[in-house]
Amino acid sequence: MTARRALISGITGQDGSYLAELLLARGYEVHGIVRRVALHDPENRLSRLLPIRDCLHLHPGSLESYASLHQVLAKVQPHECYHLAAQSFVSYSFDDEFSTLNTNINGTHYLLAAIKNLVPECRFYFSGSSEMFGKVEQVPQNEDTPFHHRSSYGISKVAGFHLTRNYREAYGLYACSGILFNHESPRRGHEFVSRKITSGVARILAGKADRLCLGNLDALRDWGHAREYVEAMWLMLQQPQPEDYVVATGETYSVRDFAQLSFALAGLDYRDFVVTDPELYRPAEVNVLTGDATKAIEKLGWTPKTGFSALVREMLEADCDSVGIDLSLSVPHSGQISHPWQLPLAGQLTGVDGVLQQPGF
Ligand code: GDR
Repeated sequence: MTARRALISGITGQDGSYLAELLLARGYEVHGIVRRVALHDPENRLSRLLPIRDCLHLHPGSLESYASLHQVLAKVQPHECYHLAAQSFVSYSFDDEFSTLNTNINGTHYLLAAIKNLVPECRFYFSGSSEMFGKVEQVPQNEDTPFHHRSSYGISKVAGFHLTRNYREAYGLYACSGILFNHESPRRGHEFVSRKITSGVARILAGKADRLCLGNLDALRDWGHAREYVEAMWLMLQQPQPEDYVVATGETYSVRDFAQLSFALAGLDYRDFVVTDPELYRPAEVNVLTGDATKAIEKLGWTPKTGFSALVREMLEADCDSVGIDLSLSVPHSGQISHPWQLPLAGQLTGVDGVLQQPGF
């Protein structure tokens, strides 16, 4: 039997690399669209893929060029296409709305159009985002919650979501969107606040920095583990009918909670190191996000497993490791959360082992 072929846009990113691993493990032939420059700079631009590089088929292409995407789809003829690529940094979308909207909306549209024209049987996944809910109109947010985006990034994701639905309804494509809440891991880009914090703590421990500049510490997010969220993407494409799903843990913590826990796990008090910089505040903030993943849990059989504290610990340990610090040796009692500061945090704490307790919905 020939292997199923999957094509991933954004394969070099955090989610792309986890998804590629999952698909390889399930026997897929995995293809990825990458920028041409990445192929010439594998050490840096393909760093997350290096352990599996030889198992992948990478093709140059750009979200800005319909011709390049058409060419890749014609060549690969995938059975499943996971569209993860985007200008994904919300902050940057305030600096350059034009490129965010152009790249994200056109890129999604080009891929959908090329699939419709070349491989209409190909199943399509679009990475939607909790940023679509923005200034939330309902708590927690589920698939029926109205959108109220707060950035051009959010607008681009809402447009992609509607394009995906329209191709499903108008042309019969198996096309669906995952509305993914924040998902992190040691592979997260350094521009996002979670990784900025854990790598910042590691640098402070290593004596390479003496403070950490952050923006709004009071923003609340629903943070899960990226490796688990890509499993939900795959499950969405294995259903009898294409539908949209929220993917979230259902638990919410603030940026302050994230910093507090990261520093505490390193035996430090975040208040001694964190400096808030008004420049890092966003012109329009998304203050609080909490996802209701009941539909994914019930219909896909998906469950979030890694709780907040285990996630923070895993990221911190990896960043400490990369600067030559073994967190478990350098910090007494770091095997348990037994620091002087007191929980509860903004959300409810998971078990001490960090395993997420079954969400209460
Ligand atoms: P977000 O992630 O915008 O939620 O989007 P990010 O980590 O950038 O911000 C989370 C919250 O932290 C606040 N914040 C800071 N953010 C950054 N990046 N840097 C800082 O120094 C800082 N200080 C405070 C932000 O204001 C914000 O409230 C992520 C991305 O992965 C999107 O692509 C994805 O769609 C959503 O998650 C779900």
